Amino acid sequence: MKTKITQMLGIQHPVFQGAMAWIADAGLAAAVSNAGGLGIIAAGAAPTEIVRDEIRKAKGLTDKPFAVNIMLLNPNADELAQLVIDEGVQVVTTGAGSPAKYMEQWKQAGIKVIPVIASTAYAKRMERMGADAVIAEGMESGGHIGDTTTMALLPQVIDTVSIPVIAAGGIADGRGLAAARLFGAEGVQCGTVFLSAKECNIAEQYKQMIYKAKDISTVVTGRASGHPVRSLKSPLSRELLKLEGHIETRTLEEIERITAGSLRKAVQDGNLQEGTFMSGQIAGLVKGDSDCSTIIEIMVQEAEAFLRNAPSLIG
Ligand code: TUI
Repeated sequence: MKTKITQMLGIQHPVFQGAMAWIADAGLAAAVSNAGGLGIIAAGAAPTEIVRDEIRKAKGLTDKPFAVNIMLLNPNADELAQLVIDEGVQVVTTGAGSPAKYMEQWKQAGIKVIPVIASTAYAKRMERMGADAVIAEGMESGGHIGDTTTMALLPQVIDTVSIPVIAAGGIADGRGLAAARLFGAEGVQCGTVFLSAKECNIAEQYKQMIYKAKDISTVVTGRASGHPVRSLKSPLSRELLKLEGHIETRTLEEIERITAGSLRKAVQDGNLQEGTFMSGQIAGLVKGDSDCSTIIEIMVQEAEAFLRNAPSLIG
């Protein structure tokens, strides 16, 4: 499937792998890039040296383009912004804030910059600032989210900007990719479905929770502290919702204490009691473990079949 984004980035399929902090390492990103999609290394809150090692590892594992995501809440963001230039990374995606202060240096270095946005106003700002494309992320997504659903956000962003728009949030199969293309998106970004990939190195307990998840298995916590995060229902997310119900200064401190490190506890330890198992609402569709190349091939083949069949939907 050729689109403006496959042409711009020199990739085979218009499928990005979401930048999941603590999860999306060189192994996962290279597997997705080797499968023809765009693999993305999530810098998350990792120290600069670790991210440098992951970038170098990915270069050894694939000769295809891959991206690095810089999460702008990261106190290391300034260093990471320079690191991607020094390492000759070709594509950078950003999340959880504004990449304004880095844009000029990245553009000068010839980097394609693709910010994640959750509103039309922000999409427009990014386009004016020189972004090459935007990822419109609906609140169906896992992790840190905005307020608008993919269904509502996507057409409005597409009508607002002229640069390519990638759809994210609630997409895990060929139907999602086909629908996004019909909306006018040039590609999709998927996180949750890649949690099930063989190349995704997370605790087995996390994978099992994704396989068992249903449509109503996720909740949003953190609205009280201004950083809403979608994750699977778990002892920790239930506790957080209870605390958020009657917020005081002491409660905010308690929330900070019990959430600090909770994503690592999920990803590395599979700690069912204290972990935050970030996941999108589409987890109910994700079954069994495949490799990245099977996930992408099936998604693209299904989407192409749906799109070829689209005239029959008119009746
Ligand atoms: O960034 C994400 N998803 C994430 S980041 C993350 S790590 C984290 N963990 C705990 C608390 C907070 C973060 C887990 N998942 N997605 C991209 C995204 N970006 N979603 C929403 C936004 C966003 C939000 C505000 C983009 C820009 C923005 O800035 C507005 C402004 O004007 O600066």
